[in-house]
Amino acid sequence: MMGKKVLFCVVLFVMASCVQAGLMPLVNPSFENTSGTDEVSIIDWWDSKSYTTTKAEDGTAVPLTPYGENWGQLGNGRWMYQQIGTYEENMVLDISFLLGQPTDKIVAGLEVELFAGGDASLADNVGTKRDNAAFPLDSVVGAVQIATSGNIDPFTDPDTAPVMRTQEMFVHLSTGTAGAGYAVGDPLWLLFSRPSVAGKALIDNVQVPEPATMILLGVGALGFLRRKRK
Ligand SMILES: [Ca+2]
Ligand SMILES: [Ca+2]
Repeated sequence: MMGKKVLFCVVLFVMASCVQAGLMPLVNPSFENTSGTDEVSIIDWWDSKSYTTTKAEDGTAVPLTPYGENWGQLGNGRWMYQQIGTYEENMVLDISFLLGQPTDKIVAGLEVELFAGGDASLADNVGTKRDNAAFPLDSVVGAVQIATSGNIDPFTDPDTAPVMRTQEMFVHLSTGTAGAGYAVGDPLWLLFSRPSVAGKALIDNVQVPEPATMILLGVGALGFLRRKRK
């Protein structure tokens, strides 16, 4: 009986390890790393350089954040991405972040996307907009968009009077099944971008928890049910 229990635990551990192989820890997810050489852009993320920056909270024009002292800020058509792991099929990612609106511009929309595939060594900071044909994640890196949140904006202020505020955001995206241009084991990318309209989005505390926890719970419940039946 004891041996069976240990074996069951080992099986759970191995299964959890397998699932976790798909994701890697985010780098600078709270934008607190502001040192380095690319001051006009966002450290540790690949980004669109101009109108893409780390922004310090001040409580007057830029809302305070509970996650350190800094935000990542995207302007008109701007973007940032990083590799978050390797592609696996049907991973449901519960992506969360804090969205902020400054006093000088409305958010007017933000898109959260997953890309898969491409050559990670070709990733770079490039000063072009998301809707430009030269947007590099697909045209240079060679990755393929596999999921998108669509354009999201929880704030509905009129253009003339943006109000400083924050909102916790939750986006659920699935990696689906492998398709043309990418395969299991290829790079998996997380991209934030704004549409090509006037506005600013402040982003902080980006989190992509391991989906393994849910699967582990599921397997555990299965084991519990099986045991009850005996
Ligand atoms: Ca922060
Ligand atoms: Ca950068």
